Amino acid sequence: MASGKFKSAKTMGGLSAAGLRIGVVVSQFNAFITDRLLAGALAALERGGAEEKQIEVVQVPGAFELPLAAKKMAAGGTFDAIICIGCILRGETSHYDVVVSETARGVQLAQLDTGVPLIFCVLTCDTLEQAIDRAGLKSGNKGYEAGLGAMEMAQLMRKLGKNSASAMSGAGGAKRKTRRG
Ligand code: INI
Repeated sequence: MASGKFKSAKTMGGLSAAGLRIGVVVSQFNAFITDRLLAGALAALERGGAEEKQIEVVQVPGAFELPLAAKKMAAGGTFDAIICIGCILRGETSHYDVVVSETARGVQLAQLDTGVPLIFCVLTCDTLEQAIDRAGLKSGNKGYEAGLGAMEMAQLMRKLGKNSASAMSGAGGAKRKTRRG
């Protein structure tokens, strides 16, 4: 239980797209679902005040390809956050488990390597119905949540600034122009 001894103010990112550049990598596999997740993510960014020129959407074949494309975008130094969108549906073999674990591992490694927040918007479902529920039906739209998460993490990284691990290693975040150019 909180003792009340410490200040309750937390350092957190806001839900505004002001001044941000956001990348989106979207997998074509199960496009019926990923298209809806993409629409949700874009709606959240629009709600945060983003304009089209602040967003770049890149398409990859399947979820397994998300980490490499996201890492390449992040390493370019022009994005403040990147949303990775995919949908992996369980089949009859263990292929599902391999794609799920390698996609998650790759995205996590890429964000830790580059210092750019990579938002994991990859549905991992047993059935198509479960995926539909999470792409705009019963359970909301996970793409929308990812859009909010991208703005929050991008703003948080800015606030953490010099103290962040990414700043220490020289990686992370869109490089800002200085007066000296
Ligand atoms: N890719 C997905 O995004 N979702 C899936 O459900 C899926 N299944 O089931 O196989 C899938 N496989 C393709 C994979 O992501 C790669 O594109 C492919 O292995 C080529 O590298």
